[in-house]
Amino acid sequence: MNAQLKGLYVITDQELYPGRSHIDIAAAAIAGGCRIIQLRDKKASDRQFYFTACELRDMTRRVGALFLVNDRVDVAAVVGADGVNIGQTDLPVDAVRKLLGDDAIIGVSADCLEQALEAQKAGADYVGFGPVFPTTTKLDAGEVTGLDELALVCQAVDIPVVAIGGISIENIALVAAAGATCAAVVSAVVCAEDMVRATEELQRKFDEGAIGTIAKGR
Ligand code: TZP
Ligand code: MG
Repeated sequence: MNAQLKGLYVITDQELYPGRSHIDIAAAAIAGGCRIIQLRDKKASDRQFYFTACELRDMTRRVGALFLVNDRVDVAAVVGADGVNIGQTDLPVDAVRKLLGDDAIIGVSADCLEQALEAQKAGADYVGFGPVFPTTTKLDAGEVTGLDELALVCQAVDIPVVAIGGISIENIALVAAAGATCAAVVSAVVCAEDMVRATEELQRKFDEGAIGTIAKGR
């Protein structure tokens, strides 16, 4: 397990807030102390996505942050990203592993326990689990899992669990307390009035929530 894969995980989405680019969002998240950044863009052309990924790779490398790419394994490979997040219908983990190598972090999105166990068996480095809470950021995100199901998945798998979906300053501590290794957020940072402060507060609340799980030996 990558020791850096812990805490707040910020996903860039420049569709949500006009005028805030992937670069603006990542820069603010990094300034707020986040050390896991994922580039996610469902609309950009390959070329646009590639140039943005190049910039984010440089930015994250300068501060020693992890840089993950959503969906596009080819771009992750060519820019030297730390890893990817892939979905249930993307290339299987072993194929992605062949392309990116043993050191790459391969995260697989899952929305139920069965998919989470399958991802682990397939060799994923983490499972992205959710939507834990209602979200309007991803319209096809599926049914809300809730905190109990998240806790169940955290108990059932040995790989890190990255909780996602509707995570906010109000509930991020609960996500950490349920055993999630990371909390991935989009709107809680991207749509915040002050993205740097929001990042700082989310990270602090996550750490507070995680204290209980450390005491329980997770
Ligand atoms: N996958 C499952 S829910 C989701 C993704 C990408 C969106 C999360 O966005 P937000 O704004 O943090 O709810
Ligand atoms: Mg995907």
